[in-house]
Amino acid sequence: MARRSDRFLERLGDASRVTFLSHVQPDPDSLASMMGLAQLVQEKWDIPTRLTRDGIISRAENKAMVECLGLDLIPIEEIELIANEMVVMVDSQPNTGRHNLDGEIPVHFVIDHHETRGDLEDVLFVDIRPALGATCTLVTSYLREQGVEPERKVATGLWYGIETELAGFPREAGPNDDNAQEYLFPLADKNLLARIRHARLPQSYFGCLVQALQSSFIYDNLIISWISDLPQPELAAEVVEYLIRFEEVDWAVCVGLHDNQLILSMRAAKANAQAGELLKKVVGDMGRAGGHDRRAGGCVPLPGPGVALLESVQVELRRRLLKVLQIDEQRGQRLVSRKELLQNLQS
Ligand SMILES: [Mn+2]
Repeated sequence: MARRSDRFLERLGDASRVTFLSHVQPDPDSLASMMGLAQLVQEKWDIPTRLTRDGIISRAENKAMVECLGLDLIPIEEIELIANEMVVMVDSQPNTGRHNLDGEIPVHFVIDHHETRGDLEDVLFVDIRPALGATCTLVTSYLREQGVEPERKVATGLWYGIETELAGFPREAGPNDDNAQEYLFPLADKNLLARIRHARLPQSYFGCLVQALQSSFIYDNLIISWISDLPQPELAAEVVEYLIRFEEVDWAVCVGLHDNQLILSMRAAKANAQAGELLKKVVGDMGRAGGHDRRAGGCVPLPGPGVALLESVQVELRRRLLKVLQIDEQRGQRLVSRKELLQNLQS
């Protein structure tokens, strides 16, 4: 019986060129998945490949990854397909609201691990495995099945992609993810890994953290942080990963305003939380959301400018969050008291 990696390669064999797409604000899992598959296609078929970037990459570690691994990413707005070119989407699915050009670029292949189902009707080849913690794990299995050893930078990217995707606790990793990491680690460049993990941070990062702590409110086992000016969209995820470690809560949500839309990020401290589905319910027709068991993200575009409108959307989001998590309506308690905040201000 043909393995999935055989069928993947077989269907790509006639392509004049292969272009890889991922979701907006690509993360290490999606960046390295593109890298791994590009090496596979180049080595097996000698077909030219292109990696793309949807939106911006602003998280310091992710920028460092692009730089250290020498990625050449073409902005998706500049993509023009030639005859017989094939498009492979990784770490996402078409029409899930995670793409700036949803529907405008034909997608022929989908390789993903998200539960959030997309529109797969016209896709030639689909390999979606929600049981895997990272798309990089799937890509690593393709390389191994095909006897292609990942190049040093590719192995570094794939290892880091799995690591960042599964770093929380309880881990969402399975034996396949551990296995892939074990295989990749000896092949990875540890100096580059260290440079990526300890990327230097802009001043705006620290201002954002202060704001996040100042505006964090506890409602029973939920903490919500509101950031009125999120300098980079990915910061919502960083804030929420910090807050979920607070021992008194099971849920953390960060909502930040960036570019006239609210960026939402959610984490659960316990397994079987179905965070992706819950956040989808919360956001409903106001925007888009999805994700995994313990991690979810979404966005709510504001219908217009103005503080009053923003506040009304915030109130509605909070109301829905409390309802979905079955928490009684209540006044939130500050994570750090106002008195403490003021006392510690140095003039
Ligand atoms: Mn992923």
